[in-house]
Amino acid sequence: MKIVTLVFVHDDEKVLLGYKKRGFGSGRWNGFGGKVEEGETLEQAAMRELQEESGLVAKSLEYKGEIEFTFVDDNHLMCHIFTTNEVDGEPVESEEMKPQWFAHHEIPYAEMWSDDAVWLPHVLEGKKFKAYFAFDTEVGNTFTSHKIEFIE
Ligand code: 6OG
Repeated sequence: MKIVTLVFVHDDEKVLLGYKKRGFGSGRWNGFGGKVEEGETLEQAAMRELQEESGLVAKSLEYKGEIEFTFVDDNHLMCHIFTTNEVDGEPVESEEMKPQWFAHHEIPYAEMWSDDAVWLPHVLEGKKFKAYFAFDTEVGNTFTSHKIEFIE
């Protein structure tokens, strides 16, 4: 199982998303993140990926929850979600991601992984959660089953 991170920089009005230009999930908007390397904590990996993909340095991170993704080819991802509203720098485009701010009511869910619409609105309101989503990407872009539990 691959361990990955996903970071959303946001305040009460807007959220920073990145358009993924290459690799897994390309052609979609998402938070910033990627694989946790050996010897890194989840927070270190989340900060490194945020900086590599958006140019921003997080001064703090809040843990929001975890999602287990399964795919029909037996691929497994454990994804740890963080948010922050304290960053240094300005977003810059990288080889992998094109960053853009969106108002909360203009988040392009139709151009994101379909699970995001289920949990991201709650995370932006401060909730913590645990979830499971199964994808059959051969069949389409929509998850085939899921479970979600909000904490607190
Ligand atoms: P790299 O392979 O580029 O990391 N990711 C997903 N994010 C959402 N919202 N939904 C999914 O549904 C996802 N599958 C993967 C985790 C991949 C990045 O993409 C995220 C990582 O941040 C299936 O290193």
